[in-house]
Amino acid sequence: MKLTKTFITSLILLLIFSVQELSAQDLMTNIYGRNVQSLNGKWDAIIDLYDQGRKNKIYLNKKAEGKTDFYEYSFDHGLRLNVPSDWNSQMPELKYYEGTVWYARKFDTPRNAEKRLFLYFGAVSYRCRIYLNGKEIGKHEGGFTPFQIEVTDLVKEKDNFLAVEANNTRTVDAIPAMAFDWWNYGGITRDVFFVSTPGVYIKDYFIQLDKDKANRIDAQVKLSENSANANVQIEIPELTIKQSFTTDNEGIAKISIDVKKLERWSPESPKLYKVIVSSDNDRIEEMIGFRNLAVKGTEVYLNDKPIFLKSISFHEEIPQRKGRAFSESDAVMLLSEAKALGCNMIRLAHYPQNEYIVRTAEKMGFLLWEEIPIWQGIDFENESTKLKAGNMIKEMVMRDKNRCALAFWGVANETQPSAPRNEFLKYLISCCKEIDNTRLIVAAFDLVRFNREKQLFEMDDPFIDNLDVVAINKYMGWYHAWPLAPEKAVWNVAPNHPLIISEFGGEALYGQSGDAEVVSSWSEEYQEKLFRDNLTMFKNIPNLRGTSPWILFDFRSPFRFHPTNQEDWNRKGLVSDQGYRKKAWYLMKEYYDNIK
Ligand code: GCB
Repeated sequence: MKLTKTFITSLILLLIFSVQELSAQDLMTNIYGRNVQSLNGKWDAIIDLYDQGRKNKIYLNKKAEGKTDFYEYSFDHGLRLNVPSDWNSQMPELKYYEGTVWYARKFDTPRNAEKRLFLYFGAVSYRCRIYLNGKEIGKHEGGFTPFQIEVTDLVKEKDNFLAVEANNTRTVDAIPAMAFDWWNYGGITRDVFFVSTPGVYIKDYFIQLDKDKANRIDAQVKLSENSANANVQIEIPELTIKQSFTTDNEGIAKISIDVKKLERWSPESPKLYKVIVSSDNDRIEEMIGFRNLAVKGTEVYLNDKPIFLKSISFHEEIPQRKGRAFSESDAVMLLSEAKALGCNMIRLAHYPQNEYIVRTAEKMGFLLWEEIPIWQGIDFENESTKLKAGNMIKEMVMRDKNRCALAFWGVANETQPSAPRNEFLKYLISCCKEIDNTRLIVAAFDLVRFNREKQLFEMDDPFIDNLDVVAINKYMGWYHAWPLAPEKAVWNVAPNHPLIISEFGGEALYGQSGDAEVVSSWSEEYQEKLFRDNLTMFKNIPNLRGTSPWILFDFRSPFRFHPTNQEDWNRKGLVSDQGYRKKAWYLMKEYYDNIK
């Protein structure tokens, strides 16, 4: 009895004092279409290597008063960091920094009693706690997805003090975990907004073409409160659509609308329509495209026609700046190079990239594959890691489900078969489907082996039956020597599924010429030959429906120590860190240009 009482008391205390863990269910759809005030710009910062800041409550931002007072910190007149941006590229001392950095800024905002107010962060890497006017108001884990907190009752008209405790320490239970082949950038890496909405606002909507019909739009709208019988309206002026419908007991309204003469979105013609969603108190608009996507047998169909996916990957990084990409012009730079290569798809490696990239890609005509960083080394046996991954993937799907460009949700990259892995990945698939059961589910594997007896490339991982499309990373000519001539290299991998080669390639230092037969020449000639050999082999993959070379640009990675050829850069880029195209780029372009 006594034990139970203690237990209940501690539970109550825990509930009262524990800080809200911010999650996917708090997110509102289409933040860029809301009434926002940007909090981007210079923020004050304090580097807190030994994690003393929280203990000393530096988020209170106290100033010494009287004769005996003093504080061993101040946010005034110290370090200033750009937001958004990683911290690593802003000061030489922070290049390799892994730990805590405090960010703080003040802001004013006109109070309006009828409005609700939220803070929105596009991403903070990797974990953070948020403090407003001296109070801890929420925490978040996951460096590549957005989160938001309601602050209606906490905001003042003048002099709000917002502090963020950001930490990018690698841990075994994190996603990604202890080692990964990209830079561990820390900081407030994406937009920060102060958002205001009406009291009852349009929280979420999902508007897309019926999975199997070219002339029916399915729409679902959810209000912030569970109010039944509330009116909502969808308007698509160009299609002369204006339809009203009402919410059910959960505040959700659903409708299917038949349309005539809809121009479907495609990479060749990325048509988007202005869609206006309104309720009694709220109105929001967004450009939305419509398309049909399906897998039948071993084909991927876009708008009822089989498509070959001419894909490429890049990290969310501007190589010339040696830092994270965060703006619309960064997105244009990255995507223009993919356009020039002749691509119709981007595999956003290896994590959800910022919304400018996703939205600009859709406008420019790229299909997208988006994934969370389930990248090798994940602790599949850890229940809390699994729940974290589930939340992360939901945040990704919540954010981007209205982008018709989004074709694939990726659940993993290079995992080894095991019961806990299977359970973990199945859970992630169920998290995607809970929000959106229309996209194709994919995962990338590195398990293809050459079977000497059968003289065939094969893979054994029954998990592939949970997927719509199977993707293979295979570095022939780089991590694996050719066991036979490329033209004789025949594949029998996932023969009943469409297959994408989601990674292949090798390293070359731009401007270095050398022996096309010798891997360690790190030469453009070797890389070009490697591409030629792989493209030859691809003719022998009967179910091949797409390729995605690794990778568009050289990228920074602490994995890569070679003193002259790498210097902390993965040199598999088709384009160098200085923006120069390597020889293999031209070969790949020719390959893509010849696929109609
Ligand atoms: C892989 C990984 C990718 C690496 C790449 C490499 O298989 O998926 O993240 O960067 O190989 O360069 O080794």
